[in-house]
Amino acid sequence: MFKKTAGILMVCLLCLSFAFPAFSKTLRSADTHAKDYPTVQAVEHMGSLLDKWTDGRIKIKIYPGRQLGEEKATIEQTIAGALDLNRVNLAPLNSFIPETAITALPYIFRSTEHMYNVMDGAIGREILDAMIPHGLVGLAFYDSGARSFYNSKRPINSPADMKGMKIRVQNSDLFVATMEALGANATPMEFGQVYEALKTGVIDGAENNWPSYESTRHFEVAKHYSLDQHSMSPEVLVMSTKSWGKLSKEDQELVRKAAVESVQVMRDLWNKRVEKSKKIVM
Ligand code: BDP
Repeated sequence: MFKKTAGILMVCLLCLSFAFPAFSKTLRSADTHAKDYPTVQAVEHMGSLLDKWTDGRIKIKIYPGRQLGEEKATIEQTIAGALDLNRVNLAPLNSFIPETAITALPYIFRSTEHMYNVMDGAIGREILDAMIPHGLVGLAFYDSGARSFYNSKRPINSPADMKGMKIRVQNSDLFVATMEALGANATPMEFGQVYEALKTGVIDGAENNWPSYESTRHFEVAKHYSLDQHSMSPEVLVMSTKSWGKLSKEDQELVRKAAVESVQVMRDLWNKRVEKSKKIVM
């Protein structure tokens, strides 16, 4: 009897998911990085957790490598609800969510451990929650290490060496102000345009962590990497409040839980990738 009822129920569920495709959900997620980058791998892990926990009812499809555009464009798509999930750096959120700018302040963190403590604690929670009125539900922070300057002109040993240098920054007023305070000329530009701009001399340099310096091949056209580690602006995984609102309370819980569980996976992948990138660059 029980078996029969369960069987009927299964058939009904199957019919329902065919009749109403919304019944099973594929969350679309964007990332500027390639498929093998730790941020993409972490969201992939989150997707397999959700798939497992919901028996295939909720899945994640990732569009890596800027397939859906640069971060500014994908953030707009996420706010509009055209994209469900998005993994971005906090910097492009700085100008319209001021709370996110705090983490990008130069030398605000003493160490990686300090950064983890802050981002995993009450302050991190507050920053994630500050995104809600702007159309984004902050799910989790991912590691981005520390950003350092690189350029095609000369080693930077002190701010005096940066005088007049054209340095690309992310679309963030705070990063622009930081460059200006250092005496450089800030050039806000999308990530995908930096390689060409370095190669053709439109800019002299940029700043990023080891894995991004390596994965983009920027190290081939800007050979002086100066390990000043001026910013630890973390990565963040956000969900559109529109997509979030379409989930049941239980599913919201699962999405949050899967995002949180992907953080440790990301950190392990990140540490390995930093070492690998350093070797490639050297
Ligand atoms: C990388 C971040 C990526 C940013 C990029 C940038 O992972 O999200 O788009 O920096 O500098 O470290 O734009």
